[in-house]
Amino acid sequence: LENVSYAYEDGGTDVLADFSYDFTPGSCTAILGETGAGKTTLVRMILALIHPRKGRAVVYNNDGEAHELSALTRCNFVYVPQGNTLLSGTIRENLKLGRLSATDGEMHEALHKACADFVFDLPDGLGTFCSEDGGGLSEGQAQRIAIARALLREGSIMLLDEATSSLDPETEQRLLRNLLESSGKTIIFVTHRLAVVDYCDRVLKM
Ligand code: DGT
Ligand code: MG
Repeated sequence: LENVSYAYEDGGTDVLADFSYDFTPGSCTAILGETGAGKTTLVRMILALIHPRKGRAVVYNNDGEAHELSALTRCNFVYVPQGNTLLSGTIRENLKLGRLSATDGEMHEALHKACADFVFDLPDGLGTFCSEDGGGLSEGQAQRIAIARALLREGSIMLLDEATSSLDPETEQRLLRNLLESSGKTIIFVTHRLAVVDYCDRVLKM
């Protein structure tokens, strides 16, 4: 992001003002900041759901070619949004939204990485039904299934927006370690929790 500024249509003041940052390939960055600081706005800009009013937002490849962020660059990103995002259906159906062709074995692997092994102990396992708001599951359980779903997706840059807010600190740290060990992905991790910072290469305070 190069000197980007952004204000919401009806919002008045700039949420991002002359903001620059390079999320370098393979790095894990923790984004911290109080509520309303603009963390989710930044995530939306990276996904090209909103566009800078000033400045430039690009993704670049190993040859240094830069492409303006747009709907076309979005396929490089794997996004776990803030809040509950499971749909009504079985856990298997929810995971298949990550990758339609995923096998049960691949789903097991993703669930394990996402610290969601509890699924294997449910009487119906992957066939367990969840309602649209994740009903029947705890918030922390729903969050881990959402992360497993993201892990099944292709895309080398992971964006997690408070995706682990309902987990206890030990599980959150274990999950983050799993993500870092296995992926080789670039990780952008929005969090309120300072303890997580120890596992990230870089900290961006907004
Ligand atoms: P959080 O999730 O509560 O920790 O807060 P952040 O850091 O994710 O904040 P963010 O980016 O959602 O909001 C930054 C500012 O922008 C805040 O003053 C609220 C405002 N804002 C966010 N979304 C919208 C929107 O869709 N329309 C308008 N007008 N303002 C918005
Ligand atoms: Mg937010």
